[in-house]
Amino acid sequence: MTRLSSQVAIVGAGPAGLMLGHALVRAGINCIVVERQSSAHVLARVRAGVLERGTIQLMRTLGLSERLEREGMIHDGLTIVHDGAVTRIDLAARTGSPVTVYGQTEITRDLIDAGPARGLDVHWGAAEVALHDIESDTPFVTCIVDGAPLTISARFVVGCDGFHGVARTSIPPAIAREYERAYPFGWLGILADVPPCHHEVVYASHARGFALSSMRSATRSRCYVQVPMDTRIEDWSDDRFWDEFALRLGPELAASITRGPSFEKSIAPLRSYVFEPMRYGSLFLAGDAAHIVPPTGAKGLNLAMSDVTYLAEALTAYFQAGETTGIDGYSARALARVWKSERFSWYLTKLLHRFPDDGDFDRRMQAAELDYIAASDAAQTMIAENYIGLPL
Ligand code: RFL
Ligand code: PHB
Repeated sequence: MTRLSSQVAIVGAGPAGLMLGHALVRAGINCIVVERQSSAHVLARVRAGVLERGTIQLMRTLGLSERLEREGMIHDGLTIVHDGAVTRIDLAARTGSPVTVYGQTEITRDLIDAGPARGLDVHWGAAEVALHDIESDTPFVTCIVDGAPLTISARFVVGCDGFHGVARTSIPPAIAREYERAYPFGWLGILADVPPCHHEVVYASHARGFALSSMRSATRSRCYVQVPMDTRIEDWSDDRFWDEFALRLGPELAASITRGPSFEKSIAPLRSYVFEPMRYGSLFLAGDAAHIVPPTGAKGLNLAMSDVTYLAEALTAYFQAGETTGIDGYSARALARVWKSERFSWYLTKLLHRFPDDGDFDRRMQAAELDYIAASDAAQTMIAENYIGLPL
């Protein structure tokens, strides 16, 4: 049995756990990360693409933004298409800030690559991770790494272990509150080495359902279509995908679609979920471990990064100055921002998707709202300021 001790033990090496680890190490706080999967597995997950300025700023502060600044694509606007009618929302003109398109895979790679030289200690492939004594000042984490038991004692444990992790379930049900909405559809997403049909992200609302055109580079498209929950991926050939995608984007944008074979195809469910509180005793939660948003607003990763910003600040004040107001206020501070991102993600999801139980009236309400947005400065500014990320 190996016994280690550190100031902070972090469970999960997704973007939240890795970023928090880097922020703490940089502040001179030692921490140990345990991750269930291998680093290759974590790097193979294809997820988010749109980064808010706060996320870029965090990477910059940590001195990890070099590749991001070189390869990230600056998008000054986004486009909404409603039954073929195109509206561009100028993010930069309305808010002074663009967003950056840079894959979550790339961020994760940058964080993993920078780890060893900066002394960020990650134990990959950790099985049977369990949290103990989290209500005390002497919590510890146990797991099995390479077949051998490992125990890590720490002053604090941070659950960055995503929606299916163990940290959240270690908090007694009696003090927990959960808020949830599951949506009756998912997103079928593909990656293909073809140029995107448009130079910015396009959100399409169509009678047949939602579609999204995004990218990972000038020559790599990331595209999604809304599909029913019971969809079988085998039923979606690349041809079927491109046909449906083109139809939903409407003739103007469809004219510039380049079709090509997909090399990744997967279905993601859509869910809104918030767990309160985000702290219990010596355990903090950050990122998807505490909340899930449907991907429509491109908020999930960015929300994980704002949690990490708040928590790194709070833990640094605690370890450097014995200051407890930051750690005591973390849950309320993080949740205030979480709920606003939940609202925006839910709003865009309701606005742009086809809900199976919706009647004609609901469809007309969506159409009226989309028409209103197309003609209203106020509505476009509301979307823009939420999309680029509310202030921290
Ligand atoms: P993650 O990424 O799920 O990482 C959690 C890590 O914890 C590990 N783990 C454990 N480790 C140890 N012990 C255990 N018992 C463990 N259980 C789990 C897992 O293996 C994993 O490595 O959570 P984190 O770090 O909070 O990051 C959150 C983001 O990944 C997520 O919010 C985003 O991907 C959401 N998202 C988007 N967010 C954006 O900000 N912009 C976007 O454009 C965007 N697009 C998306 C998205 C998510 C999508 N899917 C597939 C859900 C598009 C899609 C399709
Ligand atoms: C992506 O590029 O994968 C992406 C973009 C915008 C979203 C969700 C995902 O809202």
